[in-house]
Amino acid sequence: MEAERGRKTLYSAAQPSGNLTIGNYVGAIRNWVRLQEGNDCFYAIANMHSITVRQEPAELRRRTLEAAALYIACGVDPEKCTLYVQSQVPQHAELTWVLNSLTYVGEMSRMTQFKDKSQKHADNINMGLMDYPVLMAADILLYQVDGVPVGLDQKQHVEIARDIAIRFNNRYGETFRVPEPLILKTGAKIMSLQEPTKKMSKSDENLNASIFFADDKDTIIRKFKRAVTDSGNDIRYSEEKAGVSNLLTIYSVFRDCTVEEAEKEFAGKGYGEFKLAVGETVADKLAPVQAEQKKLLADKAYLAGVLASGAERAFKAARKTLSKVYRKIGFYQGE
Ligand code: ATP
Ligand code: LTN
Repeated sequence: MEAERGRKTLYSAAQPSGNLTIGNYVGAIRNWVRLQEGNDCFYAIANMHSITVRQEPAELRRRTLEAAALYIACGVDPEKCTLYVQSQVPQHAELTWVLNSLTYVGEMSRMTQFKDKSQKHADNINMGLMDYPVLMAADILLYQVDGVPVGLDQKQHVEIARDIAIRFNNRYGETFRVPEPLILKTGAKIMSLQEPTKKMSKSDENLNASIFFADDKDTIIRKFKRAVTDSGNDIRYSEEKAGVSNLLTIYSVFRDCTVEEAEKEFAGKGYGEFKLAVGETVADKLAPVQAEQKKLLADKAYLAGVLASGAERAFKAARKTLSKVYRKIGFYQGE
C-alpha cells in the first residue's frame, strides 16, 4: 500500500469454518494488521460463506467467536478497524441477490475454488457453493473499497468482483468503486507440509499437513519434523525445492527476517536441525497469541460488544451503497 497516497478503504474476511492455520495468518491476517494503520479497514468473519459446505450449528457459532478472538489476539484492533460478523449485516445477502442477475452461470462454473470444492463435496454441490464469489463481490462492493488484502488463492474471486462492478457501472452508471487485490510478495501461498505443491488448507483431511493456531508446541514441532522436503541437503529457496522453500518462507515470516537471511543462517546445516528451528520459532510465536485468544474468549461480553459496534458501523456504510444500488436499478424505496 502506498501510504503516502492517503487513507484507503480496505475490506477482507475469513471463514470461521475450521481452525485457522498459519497459512491464513501469513497470507492474509498479518497483512490486515499492518494495513489497519492509516487506512479505513473492514474485516469480517464470513459465516455466510461457511454454510456453503455443511456445518454443525453449535460449532459454527463457537468458531465465529473463536475467529473474532483470534483476529484480535493476532493484532487486529477493533479500535482501529471495523470488525464484524457478516450475517449481522443484512445488506450482504440483499446485494448478492441484485448482483446474481448480472453474473453468468458459465463464469461461476469456471471458478477454480468451485471446481475444487465440487470435487471434494460431490454429494453437496449446492447453489451457495456456486454463488460464493457473488456473495464475496457483494461483501467488497458494499463498502466502496480501494483494496482487498487476501492470499493468492482468492485473487480470482477479487477479479470477478471487479468484473461485476465494472459491468454494473456500465449498465446503470457509476455506482461501485472497482477494487484491487492486495497480495503480499512473500507468503501469499503457504503450502501443505505433506504435499508442498498444494496449498495449506484448514480443511485438509491430513492433520499433519497444516499448522493450526490451536496446536500446542509438541504438535507443532512434530508436524515440522515430519514435513516433506526432498532427498537433497542444501537449505536453499528454489522452485525445485518446494518443501524447503515453503519452510524458509514460514521461518522468515515468523522470525521477521528475509528469506536470504534465513538461507545464510542455515547454510551448511542439516534438514533435521532446520526443521526443529522452524518448529520452535513458530511455536514460540503462537504461544502468546493462543494465551491472548483464551483470555478474550473468557470475556464474552467484551467480544459481543466489539462485534455489535462493528456490525453497526458496517450496517451504516452498507446501507448507503445498497440504497444507491436500489435507486439505480429501479427498486421502489418509498417517497
Ligand atoms: P480452506 O482452506 O478451508 O479452503 P481458507 O483457509 O482458504 O479455507 P479462509 O479462512 O476464508 O479460507 O481464508 C482466509 C484468508 O487466508 C484468505 O485471504 C486466503 O487467501 C488466505 N489463505 C488461506 N490459506 C492460505 C495459504 N495456505 N497461504 C496463504 N494464504 C492463505
Ligand atoms: N472467500 C474468502 C473469504 C471472504 C473474503 C470476502 C475475502 C469472504 N468475503 C471478501 C476478501 C473479501 C476466503 O478467503 N475463503
